[in-house]
Amino acid sequence: MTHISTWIDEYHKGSRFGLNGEILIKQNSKYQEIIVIENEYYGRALMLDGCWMTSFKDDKYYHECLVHPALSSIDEKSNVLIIGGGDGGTARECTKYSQISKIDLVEIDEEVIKISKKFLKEIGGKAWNDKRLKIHIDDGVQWVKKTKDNFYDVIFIDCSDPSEFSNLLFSDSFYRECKRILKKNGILATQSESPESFKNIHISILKTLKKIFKVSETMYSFVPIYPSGIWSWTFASEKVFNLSRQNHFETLRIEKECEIWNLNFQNAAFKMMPNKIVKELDS
Ligand code: SPD
Repeated sequence: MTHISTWIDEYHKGSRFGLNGEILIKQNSKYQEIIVIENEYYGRALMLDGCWMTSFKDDKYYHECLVHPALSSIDEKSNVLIIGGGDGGTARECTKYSQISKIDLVEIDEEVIKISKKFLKEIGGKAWNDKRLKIHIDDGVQWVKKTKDNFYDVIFIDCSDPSEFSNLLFSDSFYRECKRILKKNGILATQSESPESFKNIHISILKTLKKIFKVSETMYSFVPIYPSGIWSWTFASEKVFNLSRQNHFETLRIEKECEIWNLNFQNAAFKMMPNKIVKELDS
């Protein structure tokens, strides 16, 4: 059998971020183009509508940073919502917590789930067979709208970059609805784009969350296959959450199971806001 190697690039404002390898699948769903490529260094990687989402080699940089700052900082976390996250990586990290009794994963594009289960099974790992995981093929915005008040302990927004069909997931009205369905001590965690390659939307997310929630904190780290590499995650709540439970038994246990995240890493990451972002938020 011949394996044909191709370069697949994410184009971003005159720059490009490419992986070379064999294309395992290239398909158009109702919503987007889905590609899985097999790369020598990053392993299998998923691209949606021209944007890299995750890869075998670097998925932990993204999913551990989205999930553990939120889940390790609160006690009550039985009911969890994931909006997006069709590759299963966020669900996989959530299943490390035995206190979680239900994870609603709401993904608009069923094909992303099917392709992830078939070609990227390791990203979701055991989560795909975990009885607590309930998959709903639905629009996240509509799901949140129809959910009753004070329902979830934690909401993860694991979405793509803003586009025609994901724009609303970054809107003032959507975050307000998330606040409505979060329990009083609950926490919202969202990927908040790059302070470098997506600076305007990054600032807008931070400003909006600060306006809506009592507390909102942003951490910075790297996702090697994303444009510019530097990425951010923001955590918002009506309650002051404890982000540094150094000797908490759960933090110690989760640290052992992680490839990237640990509390020292996290503590540094929450202090990494580039000064140009600090200045813009202050102005
Ligand atoms: N630039 C890509 C941003 C995508 C963030 N979500 C990735 C989904 C991984 N579960």
